[in-house]
Amino acid sequence: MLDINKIRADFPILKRQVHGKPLIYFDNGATSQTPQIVIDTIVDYYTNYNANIHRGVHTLSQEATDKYEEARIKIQQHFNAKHAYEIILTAGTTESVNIVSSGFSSLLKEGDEIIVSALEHHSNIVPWQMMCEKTGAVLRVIPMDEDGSLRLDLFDELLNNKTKLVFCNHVSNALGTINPIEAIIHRAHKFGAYVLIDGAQACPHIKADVQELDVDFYVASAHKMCGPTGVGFLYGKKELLEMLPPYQGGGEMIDTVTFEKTTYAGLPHKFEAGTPNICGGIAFGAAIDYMNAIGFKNIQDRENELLRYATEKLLNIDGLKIYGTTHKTSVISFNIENIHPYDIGSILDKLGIAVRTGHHCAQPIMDFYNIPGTVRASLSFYNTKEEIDFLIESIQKAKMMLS
Ligand code: C6P
Repeated sequence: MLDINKIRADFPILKRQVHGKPLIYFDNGATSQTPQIVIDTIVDYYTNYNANIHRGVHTLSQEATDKYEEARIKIQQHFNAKHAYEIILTAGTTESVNIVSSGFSSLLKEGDEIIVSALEHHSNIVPWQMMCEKTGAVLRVIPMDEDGSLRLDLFDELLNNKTKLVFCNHVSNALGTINPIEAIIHRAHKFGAYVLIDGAQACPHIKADVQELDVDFYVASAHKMCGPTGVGFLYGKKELLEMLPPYQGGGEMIDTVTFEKTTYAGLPHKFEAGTPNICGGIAFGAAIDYMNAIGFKNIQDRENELLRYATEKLLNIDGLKIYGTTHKTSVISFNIENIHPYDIGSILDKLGIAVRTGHHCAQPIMDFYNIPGTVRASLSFYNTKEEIDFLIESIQKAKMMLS
């Protein structure tokens, strides 16, 4: 059992008020809140050892380099990559996907096929469309079902010997669906296709094991799992990262440079041109430690309980429809008949409740349901049943005001 009061005390922001009301933060899918230990790590970096890494012989630079490389190892161990150099530190999920898509732009040819799922975030659609425009490869889509699950039966029909890459999120940001990535990876590999899994929404809830999954690429952002914004990682199998060309040219990604020819550094530096988000990377490591100290089993149990509780109460509200009713994480996307999600979100904000409204950067899902968007309450382990009760009360209030 988690001591929720103790856990909540770790998050200073949860003490603040919004419009004179205690903050209730249900927008964890957009970004999670930051525990004091991660904030302290950031302050410690800038207070005590702020320096550029991999470049200086001086003490500060070596201390910063050691801490940054320690963070890489924490990420490696957490996601069980075989080698630390298979973890490329990036600006986040979006950049990680773009590193892979831009790399494959020079490897694919006209007529090749790639497959994405209907549940993708725009950051796992647009880069592949750009790649298709450059290469002449064809984009295919695994359709979704009314309950927010993927049609795996139709995935089988899309796969063939021309399929080179398959992309899918581990968890849908708009609906919370936990996708059957094990089956997707296994079936894609039978056709020799590589698989990239977008773990942005899974990482706060599920500890993925990249070796057990046998996934080719796995990407995520620190800010979804109690870390800072602007940092994330790309995991790739060694031989695949070696096969891809560098994403950006610049300092630290080279072996030798002359005006005639440049040779590139080995992994992971080949993909880490320029000064990285050093502090962010180190704080990402602290966030992983924090979440592991709570324990992912505890996190899942707590969030599943909150999900059950909130779902039951929400469904008692007349005219409320939840989108995504299959196996899922603690994300509840809903609408109330004849009321625009934006209007509900605005009233909830006045009452101190943060939810996200709109298409959630997943417009094809909204098109599937033929709606402009939803209200999304994404719950975290630090939320409480009392907060959910207040959400329900506030939705009722909003409904009365808007009907
Ligand atoms: N989703 C949400 O409110 P970045 O912005 O690069 O850290 O992550 C992009 C991203 C990629 N994939 C998925 C599944 C995501 O959920 C996100 C970010 C946030 O749902 C902000 S749009």
